[in-house]
Amino acid sequence: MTVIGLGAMGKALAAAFLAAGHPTTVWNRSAGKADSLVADGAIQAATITEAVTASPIVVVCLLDYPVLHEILEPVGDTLAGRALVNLTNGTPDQARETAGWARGRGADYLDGGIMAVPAMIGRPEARVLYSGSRPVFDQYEGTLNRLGTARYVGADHGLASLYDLALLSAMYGQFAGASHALALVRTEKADLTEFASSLLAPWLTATTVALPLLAEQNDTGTQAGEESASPPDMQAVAIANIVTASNAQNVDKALLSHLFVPLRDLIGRPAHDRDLAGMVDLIKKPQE
Ligand code: FVH
Repeated sequence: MTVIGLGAMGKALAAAFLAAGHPTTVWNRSAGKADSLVADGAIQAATITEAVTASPIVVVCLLDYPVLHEILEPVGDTLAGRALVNLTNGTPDQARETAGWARGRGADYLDGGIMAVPAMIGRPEARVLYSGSRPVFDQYEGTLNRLGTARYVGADHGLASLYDLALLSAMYGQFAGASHALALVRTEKADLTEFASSLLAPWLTATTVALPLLAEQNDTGTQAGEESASPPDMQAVAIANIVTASNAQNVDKALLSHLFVPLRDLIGRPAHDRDLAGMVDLIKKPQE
């Protein structure tokens, strides 16, 4: 294995390969970051060419795609016949462009999205999404599973990145709502830790049960049912109350403001009868 990029995540990836007994070559711009890995048996490449040519599979985990191209463009020809697995966060378009670039250099390309923090790497609860070259995934699935549960999501190189960004957007939305909740509760000098552990976390866990149904209503275009338990009109009143209470408690509602507008707009629209599921239609812009 070769691992290029030894930030917090790249180091964890290289450590997981080493722990699984894979001979691992590493390279990083700041060479000192390889020290602990070398102590654990990694080979530190002196140059990027040496790093790429050391292995049939080259795993890259860098800050962003421009950095990846800055590093790999000068040695692009050395990628011929190798598998390039890119776990750098980026957009679907960046993944597809990089796949084309790699193909032009004779390399197979697998793009990936890591759904884990570095401390989780090497454990099954870390999930890593892959898309692109199926032969590369099949050949190296066992090895990639050492990083976390490996899941192939499709041949389109942009899919792993799309799913990664979608999951991150759900996480950021959830944290925005949770931050607003904590800010509200803190105005009354409540014990935030107790509130979060005994009420907030269980509440969020319970609400996620509705997500597959919400998705299914969008897949099938079906409605929530004649006797919807949570119609948007009712929810709009509750949200107006959150706004009023936030103002009264001197809590900025900016983090939630992007939710208020589409929910209010849902009332009386065709997607209305799908409850919150209707918001998905509302925020999807028509194709230009
Ligand atoms: N850490 C996390 O929790 C998340 C979890 C999900 C996936 N992300 C993505 O993983 C990519 C790398 O993230 P990271 O946490 O390793 O990031 P850093 O610790 O900041 O390391 C950045 C590496 O990129 C190198 N680098 C940056 N700029 C340059 C440059 N101009 N030339 C060469 N290398 C560069 C940096 O090198 P150095 O600063 O150590 O010399 C690190 O190797 C990322 O896409 C996350 O979104 C992590």
